[in-house]
Amino acid sequence: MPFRERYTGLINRYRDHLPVSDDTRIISLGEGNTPLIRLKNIPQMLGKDVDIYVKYEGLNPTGSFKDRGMTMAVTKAVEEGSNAIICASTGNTSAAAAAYAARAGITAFVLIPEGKIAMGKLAQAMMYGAVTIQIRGNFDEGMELVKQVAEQAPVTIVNSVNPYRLQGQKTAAFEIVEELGRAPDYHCLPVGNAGNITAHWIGYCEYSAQKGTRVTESCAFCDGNCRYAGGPVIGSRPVMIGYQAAGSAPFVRGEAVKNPDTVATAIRIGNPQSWDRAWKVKEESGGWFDELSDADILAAQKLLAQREGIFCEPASAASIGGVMRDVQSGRIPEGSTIVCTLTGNGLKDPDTAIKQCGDSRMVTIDANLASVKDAILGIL
Ligand code: AN7
Repeated sequence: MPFRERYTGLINRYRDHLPVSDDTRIISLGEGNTPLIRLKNIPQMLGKDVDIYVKYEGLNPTGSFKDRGMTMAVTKAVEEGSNAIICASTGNTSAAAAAYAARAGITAFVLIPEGKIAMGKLAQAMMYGAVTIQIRGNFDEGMELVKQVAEQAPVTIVNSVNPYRLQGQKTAAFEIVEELGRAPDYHCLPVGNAGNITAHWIGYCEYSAQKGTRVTESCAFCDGNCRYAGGPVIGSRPVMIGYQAAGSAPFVRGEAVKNPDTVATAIRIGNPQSWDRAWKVKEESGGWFDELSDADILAAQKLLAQREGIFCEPASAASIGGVMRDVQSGRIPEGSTIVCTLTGNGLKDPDTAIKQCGDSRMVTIDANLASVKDAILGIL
């Protein structure tokens, strides 16, 4: 069997579509190239003729889609001579920033809301060696502080206000189009700061447009002459749907939310940084925003794990719960091909997983054959 070329990350894979040059030193951990898994049991349960795929971004090197943006942001920060990066985070951005900074040999400062980030993410920031600053406040307050301090200290912001982040994240759309042979009819994502939904839209627009055109109002790089456009399937773009947690759903309310709260701590964000861009995404794609209760989010997370064998973190499950509801109601019509982004790995938040499985099939028994046999025969 012939050998396959070694995969060395998304910048190398898509360098013609990204703001890098041949001389750029690339900081990569082999991110991207994640599985697109076709669901079997959930569509059957719904009794509707739809094709649902999940893009399992939880299999990136630090366990979330943030690695796609961080390889670009840190590569560019290093290229521009920066020795330190900083971000505010609900957990996944800080994990990715910490890892890519370690890889690059620079310092990462991460601001996280005290007590409101999942345990796996906290472990990552600490283990990768980031300077971890817990604030007595929420993500939105952390974000404002980061923007202010970056004006007074030599640190590069790697939140998604850094335009290179979205450039890296758009590659997920490229991978989906290549694998399906076209764009899906609907693409669904959980929305926090709305960077990822914007990045996906930029990716779909670029891959479906001719080089040198204006592809989308949402792109900070687009000056009406897109250098990165030109893909395999001209004219194929999905409807974009953003799902939020009801306790932190500024796009559903139509305004910022003061004290956002949800079990899905990754999207516990009240003042999204890509506010205007995301509204343009909705407009241009003919999509919508909607909200789910925490109970619905957790139910979808469990269903995906127990019916499909796929473990995502609570925030990611918002897209599954939302799609199930919209397919059931007919808002997403039969015959549709749908992609849901599973933004983060379930292992990020073991506490929430264990807590909601209190009714699980765990039993504790003595270590002898009779007891094991009883435990098994009691179930079969
Ligand atoms: C699992 O880590 O904002 O709408 O600071 O971790 O692009 O913000 C995380 C966001 C969805 C929302 N799913 O994406 C952070 C952070 C997961 C996430 C989102 C996040 P955006």
